[in-house]
Amino acid sequence: MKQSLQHARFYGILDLGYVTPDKVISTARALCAGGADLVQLRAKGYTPEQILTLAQSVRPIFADAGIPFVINDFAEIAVSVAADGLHLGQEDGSLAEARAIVGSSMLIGRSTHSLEQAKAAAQEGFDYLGFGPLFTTPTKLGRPGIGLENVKFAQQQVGEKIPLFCIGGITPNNLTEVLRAGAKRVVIVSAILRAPDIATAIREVKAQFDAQVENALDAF
Ligand code: TZP
Ligand code: MG
Repeated sequence: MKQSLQHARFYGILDLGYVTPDKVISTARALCAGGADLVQLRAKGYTPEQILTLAQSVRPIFADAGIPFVINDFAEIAVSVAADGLHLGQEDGSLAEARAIVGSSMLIGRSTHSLEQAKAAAQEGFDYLGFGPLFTTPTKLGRPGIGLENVKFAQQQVGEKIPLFCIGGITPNNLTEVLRAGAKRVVIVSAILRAPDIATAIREVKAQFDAQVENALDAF
């Protein structure tokens, strides 16, 4: 599972801020059809019971598609649905506490908002990192964008073994800029979930990766 993250380019989020509960299953299918490399269930403001029900409803969809499924915030729910991963913010406790609940094989990711936080999370031993918000975003109101200047450096500092996913305010329109800054992987929430056709929007994002990231690697 950790291996598969190395090749991940697009991390999708099934975010209940944009998807109503009745659309969760069709959205999960669209995320798979578009080729999301992993998907997180994020349901701020929902109760643990509601999140468990939502997670159970989509779990088989991601399992059938062979796409790693990650639960945001709730280690016990991740265990209950045999998720592939758990995602924790800065305020969600230590890796050791989460590891004690989910066991040794589950991926555990950490949101980071600065170079220092990224280095600290890598040091602690998280399996992957979120890095952002790069730009201000309606999905996480009240947070300043950290900009693009540290994107390349952050991945270099944490080392290639710890995949770093840039996040926050990324859209198909600014993706070129984000990739030029050195991003190798991204999370895009609102611009994908609000797209008229989610699967097509993901395919377009992945095509930009194929064109720009692979070419950039060829240049070395
Ligand atoms: N963490 C940092 S920014 C962000 C999260 C969950 C939201 C990203 O959403 P969007 O809509 O792609 O800006
Ligand atoms: Mg959290």
